[in-house]
Formats: sequence, C-alpha cells, structure tokens
Amino acid sequence: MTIALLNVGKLPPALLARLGQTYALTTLADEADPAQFLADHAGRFTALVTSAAVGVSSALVERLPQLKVISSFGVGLDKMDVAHAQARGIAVGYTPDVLNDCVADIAFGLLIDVARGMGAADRFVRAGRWPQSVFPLGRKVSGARLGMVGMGRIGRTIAKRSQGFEMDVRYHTRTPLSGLPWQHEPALTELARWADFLVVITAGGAGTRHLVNSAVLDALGPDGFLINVARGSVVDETALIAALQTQRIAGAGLDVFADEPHVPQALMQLDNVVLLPHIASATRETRQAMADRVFDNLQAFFAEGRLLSAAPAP
Ligand code: NAP
Ligand code: 8YV
Repeated sequence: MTIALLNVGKLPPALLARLGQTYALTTLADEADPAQFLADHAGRFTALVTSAAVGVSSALVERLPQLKVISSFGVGLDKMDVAHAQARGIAVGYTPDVLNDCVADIAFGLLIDVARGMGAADRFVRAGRWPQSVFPLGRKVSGARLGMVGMGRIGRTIAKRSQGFEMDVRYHTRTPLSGLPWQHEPALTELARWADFLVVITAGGAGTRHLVNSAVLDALGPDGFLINVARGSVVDETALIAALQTQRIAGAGLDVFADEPHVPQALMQLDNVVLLPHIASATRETRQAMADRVFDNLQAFFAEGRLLSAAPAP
C-alpha cells in the first residue's frame, strides 16, 4: 500500500513532484478546508515533510496518531519540538552538512560586503554620485579578528574560510571543543570586545534567544561588525537597530530576521547594513542536495527503519 505523506512545509516543486511519485502526498495548504481535511484523514498519515523555516507544531503532531517519521528540509530545528516528537517514537530527519559550504560562503559574502561597503558603493555608482564625490574608505578584512558565536558544522566551515584571509579566530560556545586550532572564549562579551567581526552561527530557539544583546553589541564597539546567518531570534533586533543608528557598532550583515519575511523599516534606512532574504543555502546545487536528503531520509526510514540524518535528541 502506498505510504500517506503529509506536507506542511515550503518545499521546492521538483522535490514535491518526486515525493508525489513515490508517496500518496497531500499538501495541507492546498486543501480547501485544512481543518476539516485533518478531521477526516489525520489517521492515515505515517510520514510528514516540512521545511526548517516552517517546522511543525506539536499540536499537529498530536493530531496524527499513526505518524512515524518527520523529514525536514533544512538543518535548523527551532520550529519544531524534537523532544516531543521523539518521545512519541517519531523519527526526525533533517539535512545537515550538505549546506555548510553555501552558508559559509554567504557569511563571508556579507562580511566583505559590509566591511568594504560593496552594496552601498553599488548604490553610490547607480545614483550617479561618483563624478561628484568620493566613496568613503572601508575596513580591511584580511588579517582581522573573527569572533565566531557557534562553532558547529557551519561555524567550522566559516572559520576554515577565514584562514584564506589570514584572520585570527576565537569562538564562543557552551562547550569548548578539543582538537581545534582556535581559542575558546567562555564569555561572549569578551569575544565581542576582542573581535573586529562577530559572526553568529548558533542554533536558534529558546536556548539562544537574544544571546547577542545590547551589552554584547556595546562590547563589539563602534569599529566592530555583526554578521548573522543563524536565526533572527539569536540577536535582539531592537538593540541591534539602536546600536546601528547611534553608530555604537560599525555595521551589520544579516541573512535572518526576527519576523521573516518582514524586515524593520529602520534597518532598510541604514546604509551600513547589508540585508539578505534568508538565502544562505539558496543555490541550485545545495537546494538539490537538501531535497535529495529529505527524500533519501524517508526512503531509508521505510526501507531499513533508519534515517540517513537523524536529529539529535535535544
Ligand atoms: P550545529 O552543528 O548544531 O552547531 C550549532 C552551534 O551552536 C554549536 O557550536 C553549539 O555549541 C552552538 N550553540 C548552541 N547553543 C548555544 C548557546 N546557547 N550559546 C553558544 N553557542 C551555542 O549546527 P549547524 O549545522 O552549524 O547550524 C547552525 C544553525 O545555522 C542552524 O541551527 C540554523 O538555525 C542556522 N542556519 C541558517 C541558515 C540560513 O539560511 N541562514 C542555513 C542553515 C543553517 P554548544 O552546543 O557547545 O553551545
Ligand atoms: C533554509 C535554513 O532557508 O537549513 C536551515 O535551517 O534556515 C535554510 O537552509 C530553510 O531550510 C528553508 O526552510
């Protein structure tokens, strides 16, 4: 019998087409009355797909009594209660590692852009201002101090990139890692005080909410830059806007925001900020690899009872 699969995420059309060829796929948002659909059919779904940005509520998981596996498109697990699902014996799959390179590339893209003012310089040229005025000097990237907030799979990839720029690296995590060439800094404010560039790449969720607050931003100081490719929730966005407006930090490169896809008007008005619409993993190659992992996780689960990439128990 074909396995019933419920989609509640925002997934690439090609992945949905592939899933639809193998599973009896229903996209909940396509139903005229999703609540009535669940009332009539919730009992038949053994599998669920979603995306990291959407996740799945525990209330929905509770409504699916036969659910055995969740396969999520992305590595962030902050939009679902993994412990709750696992306690019910539901396997949770995700797509780690395959996106490390692209997220690290964007972190560096943001860092260089905001330090050298590339986006602002592009606006300067397009506005026809070059013949009349001189674009302000930027901040040298090569050889600068890079403070990493988070040193997981993606953090380590970013730190490796920085070696090509001969940067001095230190990092802050809850647990120091052995075997790394970079110094651990137990106090985030001290890391910020030391760093020229502070790159945020921790997990999201309650445990890291507003980890980067006004005290951290003040420690980073008027010559320091903040890069966030983790989750908007990790940075106190109100404090960040205030620090940028009063030049208490030099600039920020942001791929993620507190209330996506809504970006505060105050950030849009600042020229020392680079704003991206959460695109760090968004290349054809990486999104294909993520889609393949979503599919392969499900296939492995139903063929062999295991996931290729299982979310760790929180
Ligand atoms: P990972 O390997 O699990 O690494 C997470 C890191 O965060 C670890 O170093 C962890 O160290 C640190 N951390 C967790 N809680 C912390 C805390 N309270 N204080 C300080 N450090 C903390 O995850 P990953 O694969 O590198 O991915 C990291 C995150 O990037 C994802 O969870 C996701 O939210 C985000 N992401 C964003 C995009 C994008 O498109 N912008 C794409 C992919 C991923 P300790 O546990 O020792 O503290
Ligand atoms: C994607 C991400 O934008 O993997 C993550 O955690 O934030 C990004 O790769 C996301 O998966 C799309 O939902």
